[in-house]
Amino acid sequence: MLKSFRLPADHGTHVLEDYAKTRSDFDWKQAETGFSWFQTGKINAAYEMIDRHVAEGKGNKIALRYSDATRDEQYSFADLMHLSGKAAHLLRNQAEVVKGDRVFIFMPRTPELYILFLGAIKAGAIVGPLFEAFMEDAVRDRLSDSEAKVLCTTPELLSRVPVDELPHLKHIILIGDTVGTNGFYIDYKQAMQEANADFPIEWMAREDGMILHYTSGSTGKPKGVLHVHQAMIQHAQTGRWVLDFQEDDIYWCTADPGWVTGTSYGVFAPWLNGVTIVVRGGRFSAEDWYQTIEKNKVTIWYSAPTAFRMLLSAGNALPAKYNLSTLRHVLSVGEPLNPEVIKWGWEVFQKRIHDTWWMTETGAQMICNIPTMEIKAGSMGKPLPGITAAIVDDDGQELPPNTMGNLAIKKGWPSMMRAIWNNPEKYNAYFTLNDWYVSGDSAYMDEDGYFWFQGRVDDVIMTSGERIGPFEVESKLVEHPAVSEAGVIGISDPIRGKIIKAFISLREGFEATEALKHEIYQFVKNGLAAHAAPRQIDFKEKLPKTRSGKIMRRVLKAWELNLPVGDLSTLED
Ligand code: 6R9
Repeated sequence: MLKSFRLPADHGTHVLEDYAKTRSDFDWKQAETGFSWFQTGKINAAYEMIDRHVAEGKGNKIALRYSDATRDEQYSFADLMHLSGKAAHLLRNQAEVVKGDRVFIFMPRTPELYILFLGAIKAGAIVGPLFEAFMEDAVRDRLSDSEAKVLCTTPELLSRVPVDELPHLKHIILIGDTVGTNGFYIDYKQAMQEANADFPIEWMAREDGMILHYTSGSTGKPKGVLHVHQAMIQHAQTGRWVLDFQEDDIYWCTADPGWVTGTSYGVFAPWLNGVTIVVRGGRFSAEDWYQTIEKNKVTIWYSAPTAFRMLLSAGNALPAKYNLSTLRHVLSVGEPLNPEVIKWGWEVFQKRIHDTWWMTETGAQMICNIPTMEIKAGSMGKPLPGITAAIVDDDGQELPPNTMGNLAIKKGWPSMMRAIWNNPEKYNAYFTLNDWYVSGDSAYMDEDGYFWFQGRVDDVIMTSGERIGPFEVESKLVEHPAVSEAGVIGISDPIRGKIIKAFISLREGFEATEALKHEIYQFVKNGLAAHAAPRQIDFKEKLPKTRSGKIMRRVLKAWELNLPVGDLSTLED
């Protein structure tokens, strides 16, 4: 079992004392009372995120701080109410958007993206965010599967939109210097100037579609995961419990809205709670990130293990140059958070990095280390109130503690996906074990109820009669001073069934030698177990990762077996 260590609980706030009280008898209905629709019966998540705060007298509060290499801007809640009203008008009047239409946004992370995102929801559309780095095939797949009516993009990205092959696409809104408007293309700047800000919000039903996130399956085409307006109940509540949002927080979620983290926790959770968000455009650099925290006096920071590992690799002298003392709460999502990274966070920021587990399909956080909990490094934490999670076998029977199995959730939480777009079969395939949603992740639960991630079910390795989760080995590997990132797969072996093969990228200053391979093998053998040690190691400049930072083990497997790599639309580059 993974070597772990523990960090004590932080001090609780009023919000978290609440949590302790409600934990056992919590019902999601209790989380609804804070919304205006609880009184009015009129639902629209964009209203709850923006206009409600203006109605409650907080219009002057800063909602968004944006900066990149050339821009540095702030928007209050009143500004965003005004601008998203205009965007909604533009979408309704010029792009002919009606309730339920799919409006996609394919552009860099700028204020205009957020304004159009809000505008689309105000107009009753289902919004579909796409990573700006998608190439033509990825864009085509998503726009045609969803039968998108409108696309918001920039002139620079237009060459990746195969307009002629998208019969359902009726309008493209262009953000940037354009050649002007005709019936098909709409010039955002010009149209926004003309649009009326006072938009009569489209009131929705709780179960009406709100957002469509395409997520890559392990093979085949990406699937469109649909979430509905009432998902906001869980976005808002987890924002308080898990992110610990308070009135004066400055919150930085580093995720792009093309990934579910960048919407559920980059947009919905903070703005539903009236919290100021920081958005930093441009590419990752360690200096830039530390500077962003210092300059904005960030108090809550939500990022991913891959980013933390990059910061860790940049060394501890760098963060010492910045004032990072405003940070109160640090969180992680997307892949397993290695104990090594938690140790680094503790040393460098004197902060506990809190892991959170959830998926595009779950829509919001499910299993977490909340601030008032003791952290067991390497564990994802415990299920939130209102969430029943278990480890089940392939027949849906609950397994005893410390047994690896399928991580499953009892159906029916507010932010649960409501459909896989156009694909009921795929949707039903998640719910084959009675009332359980089967995540596809493999994990175990310990005797204290903490959940430990082991890998995707498809990635679990049987070697010498033992089941090994790749994460356990990868986590050990990154403890080695030479290892920056590691991805582990099983490869066939006539005697052992499978043996462990590791793909490793090295930290700066280390050379890829046979001696180092041997040293790393010994390191895992001594620290973990002989059967878990990688008998084969390939050094790679970079590992294949998704844009949300997940190591794509199926690409490693394809490399190994010389097989086609399948859909690569979500690959980093
Ligand atoms: C939010 C998000 C979901 C998959 C999930 C799991 C992995 C997410 C994790 C984690 C270990 C965590 N994952 N959080 N693994 N520890 N805290 O990432 O959604 O892109 O759909 O990915 O990511 O394998 O099944 P999504």
